[in-house]
Amino acid sequence: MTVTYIGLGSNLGDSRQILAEAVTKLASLGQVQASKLYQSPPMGPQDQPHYFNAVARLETDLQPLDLLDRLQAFEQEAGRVRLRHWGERTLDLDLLIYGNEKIINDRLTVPHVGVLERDFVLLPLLDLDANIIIHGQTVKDLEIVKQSTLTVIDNTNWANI
Ligand code: A4P
Ligand code: MG
Repeated sequence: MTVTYIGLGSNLGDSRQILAEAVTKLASLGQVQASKLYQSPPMGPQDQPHYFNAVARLETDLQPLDLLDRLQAFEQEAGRVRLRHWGERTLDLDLLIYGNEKIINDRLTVPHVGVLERDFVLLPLLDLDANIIIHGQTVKDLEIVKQSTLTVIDNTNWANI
């Protein structure tokens, strides 16, 4: 059993509902806990809607590439639309952390690229593990975390798990 963290993002369609359904699907892969639900201004092109973001903690027996296959299937089931790099999408599921493993291959980079530069990933991660360390960095001490102005949309039970 490995502790993994999955980043969830959506800024097209009924994002709140789409993320809640994604958490329900993740629960079919193992034990799941969800962070608070956040709204964040877009990173990348600014002419796109704000994002809904959250992180799920998933304990699973799946190997990394098998887990990625399942995440990509869930994205497709949500009718994933992806119009441009860093652009709007119905559902994005990123494998942020897989145990203590560092993975670099054609399909996967774990920890996820840019994780330490994204407050919409770091704050929800801290909801699930206040002392989390990534790439040797204590996340709660990072300047980007202390200065974040991310908006909490919902504290509890938004994911109905
Ligand atoms: N891939 C490699 N490593 C991973 C991993 N750890 N997890 C590969 C998931 N996938 C990984 O993915 C492209 C390929 O990355 C996959 O085939 C997989 O093999 P993708 O989801 O199609 O594209 P992407 O890289 O996720 O999208 P993109 O456009 O490069 O951007 P990001 O980095 O995902 O960012 N602003 C806010 N506020 N909130 C957001 O959530 N998200 C994005 C998208 C932009 N701006 C945002 C947000
Ligand atoms: Mg992605």
